[in-house]
Amino acid sequence: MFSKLLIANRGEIARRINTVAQGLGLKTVAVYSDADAGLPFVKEATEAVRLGPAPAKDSYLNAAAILQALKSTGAEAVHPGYGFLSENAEFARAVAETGAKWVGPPPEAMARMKDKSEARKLAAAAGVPIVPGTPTTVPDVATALSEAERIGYPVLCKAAGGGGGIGMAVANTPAELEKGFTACVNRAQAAFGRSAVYLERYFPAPRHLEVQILGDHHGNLLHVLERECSIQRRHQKVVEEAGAPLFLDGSLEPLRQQMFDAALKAARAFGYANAGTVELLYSDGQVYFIEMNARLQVEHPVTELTTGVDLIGWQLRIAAGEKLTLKQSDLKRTGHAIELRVYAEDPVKFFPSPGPLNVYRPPSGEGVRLDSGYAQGDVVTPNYDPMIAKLIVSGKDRGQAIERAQRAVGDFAIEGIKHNLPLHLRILKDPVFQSGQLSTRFLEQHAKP
Ligand code: MV4
Repeated sequence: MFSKLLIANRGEIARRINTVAQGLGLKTVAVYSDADAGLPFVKEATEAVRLGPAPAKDSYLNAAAILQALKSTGAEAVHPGYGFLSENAEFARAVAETGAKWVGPPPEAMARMKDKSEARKLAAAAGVPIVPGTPTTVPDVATALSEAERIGYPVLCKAAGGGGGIGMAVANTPAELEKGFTACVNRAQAAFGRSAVYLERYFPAPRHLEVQILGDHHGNLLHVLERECSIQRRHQKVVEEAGAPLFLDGSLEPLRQQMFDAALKAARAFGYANAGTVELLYSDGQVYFIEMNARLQVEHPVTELTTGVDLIGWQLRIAAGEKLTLKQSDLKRTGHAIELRVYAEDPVKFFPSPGPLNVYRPPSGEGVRLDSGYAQGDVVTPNYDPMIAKLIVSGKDRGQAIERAQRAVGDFAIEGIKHNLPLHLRILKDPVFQSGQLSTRFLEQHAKP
């Protein structure tokens, strides 16, 4: 194992990585922007290096400044967290070229996953069910129109360089596709600097499932069960669970096992190592691969709490070259966990709401874990994602987890900013949520004020 880790991220994930690394006896290096100098993740690291001014491009996206910090501190590994540079294969390569370990998949695997159309092709070739769609990217409107006839309407246009839903366009008719295709191409260019797009059959109200993958550099690969993340708003997840409510009654167990097999096949096809996630959609009784993410996910704690697997600990050991000693047959879920993302935002209009956390008293108690980036008195600035904490609640079953979550949300005191705890309470009390009948449309239809 290396002895000093640089954490190229901020907030709750930097803090969590720091705790795990220090628990393994490592020294840690925090890097921070001027906006974050006083936050807990900076204070808790063994040492800290300023990257630059507040804007992400000058700080957490400033690869040169991070590589400089790596050199000046003598850190031997870099954990990128999620977002920022975590899925940037060139940055991963640049880190590796310094001789330091990259705590993530091999840069070649990252490059294979980055183009979502190529990723579909690779997954399909490996025998993984993908959403019906185009075999490659679509060069022009005429091709889009003829392909859509073959696929069948409605269709969804997606950016090949994207992921996460940005720039997607739905078309119910050829006329809509003529307009939507151009909009999709333009948004892809603006958001990702690449205009390439592809088409998929559009599912109007799917469920969003994902499978956690762990692999080492010795050919060992396993999955750490599933999560369900159907409850989201504008491609920002709000609530995530393990196990997936979809599978809790056991009637779809064969499908669940097929999904695990497919996820492992896909990960193998990508040459995957370290922690990653295969994203899938469930619709009309089937599960389809949509993309693979080359990073630790925000919602990894629900997997940790229900399987006992220390995902960040394994990421570090795998990066150091250790073998995965977990066995697939040992990975069983115990109980249920729900993660609630606490955002500094208006709970009805959803505008960001930065400001001072004048009062910030998180709940505690049986089954309650809080991964927070802030403490009372800290200021949430408008420079980054408005997520301030993740409240993760577990119980012996989903019912107990929901009950405990309701109590924990009620006990959580936040004053000084607007936040979405009232939304969480509405979700947790919603009869449809409690029934487990989720879809990506849930928040359009339910848990209204
Ligand atoms: C879809 C879809 C329906 N049909 N693909 C959005 C995020 C990106 N990772 C994939 N997304 C979707 N892809 C087809 N063919 C609906 C979504 C989608 C969605 C997916 C997961 C979680 C939340 C979502 C919210 C809206 C749309």
